[in-house]
Parts: sequence; C-alpha cells; structure tokens
Amino acid sequence: MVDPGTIYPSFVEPAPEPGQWSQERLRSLAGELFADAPLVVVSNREPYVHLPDRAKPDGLSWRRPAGGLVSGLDPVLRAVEGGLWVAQGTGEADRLAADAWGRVAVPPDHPSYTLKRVWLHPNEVAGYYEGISNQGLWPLCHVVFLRPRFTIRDWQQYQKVNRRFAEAVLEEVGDGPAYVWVQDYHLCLVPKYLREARPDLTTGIFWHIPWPNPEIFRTCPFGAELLEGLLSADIIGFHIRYHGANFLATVEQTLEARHDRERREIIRSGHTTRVVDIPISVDFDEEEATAQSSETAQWMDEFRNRFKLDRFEHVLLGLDRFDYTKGIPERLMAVDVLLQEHPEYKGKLVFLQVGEMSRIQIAHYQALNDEVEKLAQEINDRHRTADWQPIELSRNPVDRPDLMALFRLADVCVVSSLHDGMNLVAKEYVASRFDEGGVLVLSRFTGAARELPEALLINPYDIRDIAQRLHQALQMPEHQQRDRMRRMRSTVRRNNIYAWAGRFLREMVLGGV
Ligand code: ADQ
Repeated sequence: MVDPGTIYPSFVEPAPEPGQWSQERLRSLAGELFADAPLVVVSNREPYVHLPDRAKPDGLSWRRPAGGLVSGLDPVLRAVEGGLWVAQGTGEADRLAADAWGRVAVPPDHPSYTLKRVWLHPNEVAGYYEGISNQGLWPLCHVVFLRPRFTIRDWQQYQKVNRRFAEAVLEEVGDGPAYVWVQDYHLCLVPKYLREARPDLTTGIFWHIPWPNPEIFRTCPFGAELLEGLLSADIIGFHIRYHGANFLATVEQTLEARHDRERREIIRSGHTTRVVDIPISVDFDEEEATAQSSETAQWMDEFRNRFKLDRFEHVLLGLDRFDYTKGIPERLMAVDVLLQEHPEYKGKLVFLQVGEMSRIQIAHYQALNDEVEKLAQEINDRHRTADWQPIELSRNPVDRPDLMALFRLADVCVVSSLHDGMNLVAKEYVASRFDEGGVLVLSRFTGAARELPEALLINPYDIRDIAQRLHQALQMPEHQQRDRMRRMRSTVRRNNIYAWAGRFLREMVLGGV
C-alpha cells in the first residue's frame, strides 16, 4: 500500500487547449453538420418525464430522470437547433403533455427541441425492457457472474419494439435525409430496420455499457441477429478501445465479414461499419456552476442538519442508481473492514449511501435492495455506539443541486462498480469540486479509470483493497488531494460532454475527417 504521506508530484496546470469543446463550439459544428438534414436521437429512456400536478395551471409538472445517458445527451440536443429525440413515454402525465403524434417541446421550461414519445404496452415493456435488455444483455455485457436470461417470447417483444422505434423515426423524417443517432443495448435492431426501409439514411449507434469477450457473447442465443442489427449502422461507438476490440473479435468469430484492422472497419454484404472509441463525459461547466449555486449551498445546510454532519471528521459518499453492477455491498463491507482495522475512526466518520431504486420489477434488483439493507444494519449493529452509526442509507430521489451538495460535502467519493462502461458519477464528483478538495476512490473496472489515474484505483472484488484505499484517502495530505483533484479536473474539463458529442457526430457525418 502507498504510504498516505507520500509526496505526490506537484501539478502544473496545462495551458488551455485552444480548441476546447464547449456548448457554443458544438452548436456551431451542429449548425454546419445538420444544415440540410436533421439530427435524430433515439433511446429507450426519455429526457423529460411529465407528472400530474394539481397545483399547476396546466395540471402538469416535470422532472429529468436519473441516468448517465440522459445527463449526457440532453445538453447535446439543447446545443443543436431543431433536433428530435425519440424515446419511450413513461411518465404518468406523458400522454397529457404530448400531442396526437406523441410530440412535446422540451426542455419544458425553455423548449429547444422535440421529444417524440413511443407508447409501449406493459407486455412489450416486460419482454423488451425487463427481459432481453435488462435480464439478458445487461448481465451478459457486465460479466458480474449473474446468469443472463434470454427467452424467445422476450426476444419477439424486443424485435417488435425495436421496429416501433424505427417506425417512429421514419414517421418523423418523411422522405428527407437525416442523421440518426441510436443509443445503447435496448435498440440494437433499430439500425437494421432503418436500413431496410431507408438505406440512404446515415445511422450511428453508441454502446454505453461494456462489450464482453467472444466467449461470453456466444452464450447469447440471439447473438448473430444482434450483431447484424448493429452492423447495419455506419458507425458504432464505445467508451474505450477495449470494448471496441471485444466487439470486433466477437464479429470475427460469429459472422462472415471482412475486418479491416487498420481502419477498424467491418465490411459485410457491401456495407461498411466503422468502430470508434469516444469516452462520454459530463457538462463540466454546468455541473461546476450548479455546485457553486446558492441552491446547492442551501442543500449543503439541509444535509448537514439531516445527517448531523458537523459531528464528523470524515464524510464518505456512495451515490448510484441502485444496481448490482455498482458494487454497493462491496463498499459497505469495506467500511466494515476499515472500522475493524482502524477502530480510531469510530464516531468520527459517516458513510452516506444515496441511491434511488431502479428496475424494481426485476427480482435481482429487489434482492440487492434487501441485501444492502441487511448488510447496512449488520454493520451498523457491529460498530454502533450510543449516539453513532457508520452507515446512513438514503433512498430519496435527488435532483442536481442536492446531488452537487452531496458531492461537495463528501471528503471521499467511492465508485466501486464491478464493471461499468464509463461511470459519470466519478466525473460529476470531479466537476463539482471547484475547491479542489476531496478524494475519488474509483474501480479499475470503469471506463472512467482509464482517464483518471490520479484517483485511488481499486479492485472492487477485493474488500481489503477498498478498505486500505479508504484509509489512504482519509489520511491523504491536503496538498496531495489538491494535486490529484486538479489533474482530474483538467482532464474532465477538456474531455467534456461536448467533446464526446462533437467527436461522435463529426465521425458519423464526415467519416472522421
Ligand atoms: P448508468 O449505469 O446509469 O449509465 P452512470 O454513468 O454512473 O451510470 O450515470 C448515472 C447518472 O445518474 C449520473 O448522471 C448520476 O448523477 C445520476 N444518478 C445516479 N444516482 C442517482 C441518484 N440516486 N439520484 C439522482 N441521480 C443519480 C450508463 C452506463 C455507464 C455510462 C453511462 C453513460 O452504465 O457506464 O457511464 O450510461 O454512457
């Protein structure tokens, strides 16, 4: 283990890159790229959800659902004039807010693009979303030793729903040209259906989660069809090169196709698909501005009172969508080991685990919920004193200012995913720390770890390793914290969400020119 007192080489801020990506630069690029043909984004999740609200004159309120994809793409479409986003309508008042074609102008407070909602029957959701997507592809690709479940019935719904999404796009674009950017593992077949109907459309897909190696992927009974769907796109994006390399190896072992290694292209039935790696990020400036806002300061006071934080020397935070890939039990076990090995922390630290439940209809998610509650209780019982317990679980939904407040209060933020395509929480924590304080403890098995080597990297399966890094984080001298945080902030500031979108869109439209 590294001695906590080790001097970390001091950091010199690099000169700002002249061409740094910003919302303005993306907007101007988009103006050029989409002057003659619109940009259409297609994803399962919608960027805005409407809810009934009797207190409002129109009877409606709205919110932005949690999730990396939405956090990433909404600023992109806001930066592009006249864009369209096709997604599943899931809010209680979504139909009320939309017109007869499912269209609604968003963001609801400052409309700048159109959201077209696709309405799905509960059976379709069960087969397509809960079935193939989240009980099949999600565990298949994350390789967390949970057996994926694939059934023919779910597969039929998956095909049907993918066709519905493709039809929604075709309905909106008419006969004209368009650039269609499909998102993620829920919609692998959309490029194929689009290509069958309109081979002239340009289509890209971004794969937000890891891609497994061919030995794992070959267990999927619908693997060849999924690959054929994806290879109908002109370009496929992954966060890191390793996922793209796994994809290319999978194609080689599954289908008859020519692989141009130099260009990272697959040529199949006369159609070429290029594979690129472009890491997603956050809107650094916006996250930082939110972190500096008075609303965030108010929330910090609220959390200080709610969790009586002033009593503690150390505040540790875990914040996630509640998911078995995020390594939540592992980090709680590490807190347990830390307190056993360093009882001097008793009464002095608190670990806040914040996370809304998600995918609650799926049994594994309910089991995770029960496991985390039981574990937190056991650990608290083992270490509690008359007026202290180490772990606080919070299930309340959090919005952006409260989320930033939590980050700002956290001396240590723990991201212990067992496997993660990127992980935006890590980058958001970095963006929020304009004071250059705080330590990020980060799983090696996240895409983010490739860009943030200054974090304390952990193997999340090794509880002792996490506990040691927590101790290192808690003991880290302030100057070293600053050096590390400054480097990470410089990386995330430069590789921001606009860089991700700009680079992908340029690759999609201009072919990497
Ligand atoms: P996710 O698995 O959802 O995303 P992540 O990248 O961490 O994971 O994004 C989570 C987002 O939801 C963050 O913006 C975070 O702030 C927000 N969030 C998390 N918990 C929350 C809570 N309790 N309340 C409110 N907001 C919360 C998938 C892939 C990732 C990839 C992203 C983007 O699994 O690997 O980084 O897509 O490509």
